Amino acid sequence: MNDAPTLGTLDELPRAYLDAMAARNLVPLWPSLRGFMPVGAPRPRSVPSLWRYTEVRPLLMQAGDLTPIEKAERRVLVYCNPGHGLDGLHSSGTIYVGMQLILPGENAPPHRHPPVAVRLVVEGEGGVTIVNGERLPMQRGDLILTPSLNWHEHVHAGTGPVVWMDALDLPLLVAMEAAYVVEGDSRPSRNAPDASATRYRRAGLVPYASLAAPRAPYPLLRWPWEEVREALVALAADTPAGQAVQLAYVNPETGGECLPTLGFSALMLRPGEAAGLVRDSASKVFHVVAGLVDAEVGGTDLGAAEDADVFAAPPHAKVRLANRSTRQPAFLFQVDDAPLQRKIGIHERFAD
Ligand code: GTQ
Repeated sequence: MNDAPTLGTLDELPRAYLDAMAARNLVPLWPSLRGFMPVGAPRPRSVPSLWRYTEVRPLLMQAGDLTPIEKAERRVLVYCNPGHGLDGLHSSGTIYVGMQLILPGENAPPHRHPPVAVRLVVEGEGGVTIVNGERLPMQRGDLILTPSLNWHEHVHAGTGPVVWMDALDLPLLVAMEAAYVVEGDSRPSRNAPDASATRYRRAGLVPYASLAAPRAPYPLLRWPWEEVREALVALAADTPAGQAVQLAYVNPETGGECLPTLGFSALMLRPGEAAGLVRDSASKVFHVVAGLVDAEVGGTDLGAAEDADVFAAPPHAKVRLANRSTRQPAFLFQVDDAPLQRKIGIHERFAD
């Protein structure tokens, strides 16, 4: 694998030849081929990295003082992977993650865009995301989808700050030169708050009429954390010790991934449990919902991550997690780009 021949370099070529090519918008491939296609494994720009909520929160609250919602539209601090620098809004090569703040009485106005977005609620009561007129209450740990090109806005009629983590496939859509936004008026609010979660209340049950109807692409938009937690605790009884308990958020009509590009799952580590996740080709971002978890990513010890801390894992990196508590379970939320990788036929799982 690693005995692939060394290829020719630019400085081996005559200046006049290179100039003649450059004048015609041409370059030779071979000097850069190995850089773009490294032998054996990708060499991600992304590096394992951790963002601590205790450090982020004061800066996010400061944004609440410094920048009114009208001047921000979305008041978000973006988690930039140091391997990508601060300009490209990359948490991994494909995944954007940020923490969004909305204050009482504020409205993050309606818009729609090709990137998908999901919200994982961190703190506060009274936040509501409205997707195509459907009001979705935001409670701690809830997952809320805003699929591509769907109208969405955020409102907050409660008291105190509301914070959630946004995850988008924005870097991917930027690479595709497909990212843009359309501003709009509020969609008429349908008198069916949280209707999707009502219709798909229990696994294995769907509204009868949906069997005869064309498949809706995004039938379920909100997964209450309480139910996810309960399902994890139940699955723990049927998961061997030393293996993370993990549930995927799926489309309840198809059983497939709930969004086309990014995948979402919830993890539980039992008290004192350490587990290595199956190494694969996907990039990932983890969010600690509750607990104290030692995280090792691609051989880098990131230290202990606690509630609302976020860490990124580059593609092909081994992830090892250990619950520091011997009394309480730990819970994490995972975002990855495996759905996209599977669709284009490049997803790989490794046996080590
Ligand atoms: O809430 O619609 O973090 O449009 C970035 C772009 C959140 C949103 C982000 C967005 C949103």
